[in-house]
Amino acid sequence: MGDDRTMPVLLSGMQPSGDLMIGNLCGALRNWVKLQEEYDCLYCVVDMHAITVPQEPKLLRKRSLDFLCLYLAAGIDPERSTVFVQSHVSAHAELAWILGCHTYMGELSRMTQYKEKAGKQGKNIRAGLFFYPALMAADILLYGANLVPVGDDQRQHLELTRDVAQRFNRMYGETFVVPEPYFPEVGARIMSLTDPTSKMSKSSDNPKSYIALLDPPDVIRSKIRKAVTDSGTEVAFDPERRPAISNLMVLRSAFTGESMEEIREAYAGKGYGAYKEDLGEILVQELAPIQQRFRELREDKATLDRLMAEGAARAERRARKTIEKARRRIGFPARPVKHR
Ligand code: AQP
Repeated sequence: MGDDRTMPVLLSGMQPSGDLMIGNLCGALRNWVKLQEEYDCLYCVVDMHAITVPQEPKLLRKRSLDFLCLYLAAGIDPERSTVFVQSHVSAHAELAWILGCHTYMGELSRMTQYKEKAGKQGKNIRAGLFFYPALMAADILLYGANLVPVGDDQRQHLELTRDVAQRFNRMYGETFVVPEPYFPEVGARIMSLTDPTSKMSKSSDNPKSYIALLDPPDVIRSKIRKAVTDSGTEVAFDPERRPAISNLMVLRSAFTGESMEEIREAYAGKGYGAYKEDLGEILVQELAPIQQRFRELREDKATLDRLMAEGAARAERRARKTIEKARRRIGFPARPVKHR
């Protein structure tokens, strides 16, 4: 289990940079659960990536644990997959440095995500933000991941990971598995509740724009009730002309499996108010079991600590092989025995 190398290795992670929300559930987590059937999966909470932008330490710690518990509550099986917190495995930082020394400034400067996020940081841009792709490359290459699920925003980083891995292999001999992008089954893309033309995002400053997986029932109902709507009253799917109600239809369909036509027929003549009431209730019901499992685990410190330690140990064991090989290849002296 977990170390079984007969299945292709797949790695993914999310930054604890906000509240895990329904977009992350529909677009990523649910798919992660299914992928466990076919792949040797590693799922991490990438707290080291989160500090490329300012974070409040207490909140970062809390969110990192919340994320881990939510992965498990949503159905990630810690027996089958390797679930861990990135900063618990120090080989990530070590390999990131080695890879960073084989990555060119020109390559990093071309990263669109860097340009976008640096733009938002203003004057004091953190060097880590620039260096981020080297850390992401380390995350992937440490575990010999064959596949990495990528959305549009990560495609460029994965391409860079491949370039650096190939460069390293050419310079020093075969060391890293060169990963391939894995294009996940397209889950629903959920838009913001306050601006349906932009993606729902966990790090938004406005919590009303998203439904967090841990929002209490009343908050969920209220956020849906207050979600912006288009002019008109008809519940009909038309993302161009009615992006708001269309988004709320996508959201319902993501949980009920109904088609847009079925939803339209069910709400003919009923208006937005009734639609929103029902949608709020569906989300409350659907999130309840996840919230329940989350609470059980989050409050059971002994179990959480054990799962976290087991995940870190398993990841560490796997990472160790690669980091030692990379160190040897570039000419670092072997570690004195007690530091191995
Ligand atoms: N709105 C969404 N609809 C469907 N899927 C989504 N995902 C994110 N938003 C939606 C999927 O969740 C995984 C994590 O993506 P992310 O880290 O880019 O999450 P985010 O919420 O979009 O994060 P932010 O707000 O952009 O903040 P940072 O940069 O801090 O992480 C991906 O699989 C994504 O497709």
